[in-house]
Amino acid sequence: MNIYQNILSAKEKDKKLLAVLIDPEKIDLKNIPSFFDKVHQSIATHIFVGGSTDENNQTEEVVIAIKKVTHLPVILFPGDIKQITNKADGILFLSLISGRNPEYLIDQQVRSAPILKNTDLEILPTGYILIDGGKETATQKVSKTKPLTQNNIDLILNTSLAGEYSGKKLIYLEAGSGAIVPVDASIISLVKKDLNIPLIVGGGIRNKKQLENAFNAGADLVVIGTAFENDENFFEELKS
Ligand code: 1GP
Repeated sequence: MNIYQNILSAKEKDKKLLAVLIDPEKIDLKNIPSFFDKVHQSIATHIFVGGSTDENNQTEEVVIAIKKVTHLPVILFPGDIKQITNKADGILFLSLISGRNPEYLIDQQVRSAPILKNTDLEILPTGYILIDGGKETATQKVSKTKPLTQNNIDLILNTSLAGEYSGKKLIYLEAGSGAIVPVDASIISLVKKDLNIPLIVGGGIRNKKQLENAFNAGADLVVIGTAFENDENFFEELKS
């Protein structure tokens, strides 16, 4: 499975991608098969697994349970190195480039290198940019960094470009899980205009209209977690 090549070719064809984010702390293992029946009837193309924390180290067993029921690519979206498991297909190798905390810019990455070296995970270097979504998010608390404000468009754009120029293969504009306001369409379109690598957008997207807005503004891949956790019927609205 070449996850990145598939994302690139989707981008070239302007085929939009949707990742369902599963937080191992929030999903009940026994609900995974029925949850995935709904996922498979929707336009979802990717599964992300992760959260800011995983107190009980549940990531691996959740990934194993997911892999049993889906052929969609399962990609780790880890809050820290404890969430790395070889059972997934790939990993967003995140660097929190909106923040200035070396722990999440490079320290965790250095510590994860010897673990990743011994896995078959496809590594997807990702510039992760936290943007103010109207409330303090878990990422902000855990990383002890401040999000970029939505009115500081130049800083968001320049941070995205700096990510691309430093060799990231993806840029992820993140309003934070459960954000009150998603990343504004005007920001997505501005970043998209100058960015060559694929653009991921997530945080606070709760309905079809907001999803379409993000796609129309230029997101190549949108990530939705909370809206599916709160109401699995949302998949019905996103039928393939
Ligand atoms: C969070 O971008 C993801 O990291 C998804 O956010 O849970 O608000 O959909 P939501």
